[in-house]
Amino acid sequence: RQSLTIGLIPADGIGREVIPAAREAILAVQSELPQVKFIDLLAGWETFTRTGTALPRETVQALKEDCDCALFGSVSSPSRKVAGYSSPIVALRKELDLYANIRPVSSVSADRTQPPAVDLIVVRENTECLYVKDEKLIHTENGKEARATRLITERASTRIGKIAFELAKARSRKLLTIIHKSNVLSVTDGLFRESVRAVPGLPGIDGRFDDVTIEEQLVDSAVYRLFREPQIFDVMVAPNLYGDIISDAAAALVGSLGVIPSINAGDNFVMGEPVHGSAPDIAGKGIANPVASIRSAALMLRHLGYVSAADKIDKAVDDTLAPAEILTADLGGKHSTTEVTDHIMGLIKKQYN
Ligand code: NAD
Ligand code: K
Ligand code: MN
Repeated sequence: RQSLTIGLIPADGIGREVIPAAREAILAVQSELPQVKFIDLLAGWETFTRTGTALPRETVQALKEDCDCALFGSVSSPSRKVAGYSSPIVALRKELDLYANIRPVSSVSADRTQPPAVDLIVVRENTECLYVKDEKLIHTENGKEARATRLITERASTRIGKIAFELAKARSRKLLTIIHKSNVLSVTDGLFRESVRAVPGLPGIDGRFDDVTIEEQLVDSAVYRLFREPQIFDVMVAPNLYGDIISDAAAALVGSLGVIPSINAGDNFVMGEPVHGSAPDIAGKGIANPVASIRSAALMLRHLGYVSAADKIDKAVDDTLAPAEILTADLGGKHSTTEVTDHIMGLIKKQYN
């Protein structure tokens, strides 16, 4: 690769305050990257209110034709139905076939000789389940009735299973937990579970995953155990909705949604994205935690093979979180987005001296 072209889609709310921090982190490690170029792209609720579309065609086209990867901030989706509006992040995941949402959740021990208390990865299927958004409202004699389609395919479950297996294999504990509810949803969750379980036996994969332990947990008890004994989990693989909920829940264990990164990955494209939303309660105040976005940039670079650059970003973040001196309000601190970002950038630059 001669150059690395990165689409930037801050979208709404605090996305606009934290994506610039992710951009700075990439610039701080650019000596280890091919020529970096950024392309600013529009999407989101504000774009919708101005232009009538939440995901302009030019954005999708630029991502497909000009970009090697992208960073997405967060979108403000109204919780009521608005004619013509549809969430651009859900659409982008489908449009670019970013079928795996990989969400590492780990704590940083104040005593750095101790292993982190929480160290897990949620691997969320990113294209189907209830997020196919096939919903219908009908009027019956007894009032309104709403129905939704929940799609689970063998193809999507197998490919997310493979990603999860590969991640588990690369970790020291090599434990994969399949999250499902097939005691009740035996057909849909049953297919998910069976498809993931079949991965080690797939043609061409035989033997490669021999040392990975596979366990399973019903989703409700998985959340309970996650809160009581998070150390029992290593890599968790889940259908779309369970994965969404579990990763937000896991965020509570490490202090804040503001520190949890993710990537949306497909076979040909990767998009970094903080797990949090647009946080309207704090948007515009300059106090959003930039760590989730900065870590998302590192996760994206790592996925693209720029491991040493990603390590430097992650180390600077850990060396900021562990002493707990320069923190935003969500982590009990009183520093601004800019102050925390500047501090992390300083710690990245130090590693090149
Ligand atoms: P949220 O993640 O925006 O916020 C939840 C809570 O966490 C809020 O109190 C918020 O202040 C706090 N928080 C989140 N990120 C933070 C950060 N970086 N620093 C400090 N505090 C942070 O979830 P919500 O309030 O349920 O949703 C708000 C909007 O975001 C909704 O319109 C929702 O649809 C949207 N949303 C978008 C995405 C996405 O873009 N992928 C994901 C989730 C929610
Ligand atoms: K987000
Ligand atoms: Mn979510």
